[in-house]
Amino acid sequence: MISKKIEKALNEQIQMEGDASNKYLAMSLWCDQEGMEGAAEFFLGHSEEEKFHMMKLVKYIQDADGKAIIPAFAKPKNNYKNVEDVVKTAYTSEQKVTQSIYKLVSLSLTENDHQTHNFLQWYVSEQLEEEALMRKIIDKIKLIGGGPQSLYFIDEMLSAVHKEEESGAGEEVL
Ligand code: OFO
Repeated sequence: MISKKIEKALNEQIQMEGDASNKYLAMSLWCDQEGMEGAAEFFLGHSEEEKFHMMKLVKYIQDADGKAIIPAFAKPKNNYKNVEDVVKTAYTSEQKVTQSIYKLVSLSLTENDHQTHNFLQWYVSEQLEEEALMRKIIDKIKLIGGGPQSLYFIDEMLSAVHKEEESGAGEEVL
């Protein structure tokens, strides 16, 4: 059984993960509109991942005899300057999610809630992976260059990362 304080904080995290899913979906659509199909697939995959993160929280709250609430989600940003702007926005968003997870972990400790603390460790590892991935992509875009001639190669790279992720092998491409 989780405390009301923990339940509230976990429900806020549901909102954050759902918002992240919608942000990635909007990024996917923007990339598709710009003719970058590989990038669109990459962000669509991440949108689905974030939905999974959200649902994992929903299930946990219910399993822990709490009440999960599906909130209204924020309208995501739908326009970007370029693909580098998209990935940088994704990176900043992941950093905010990480900070939110850390706060939850701290709260679980002050509440002496070892079950929730244990549950949250999965998210701690996941955030490390996500931040590292976005940072590596930003570094690669810097190497490739952000000009219009580079878009094809950036798109190919994101498509390759997506395929690696789909195969379950992690982001070995980078
Ligand atoms: Fe679930 O926030 Fe990213 O991974």
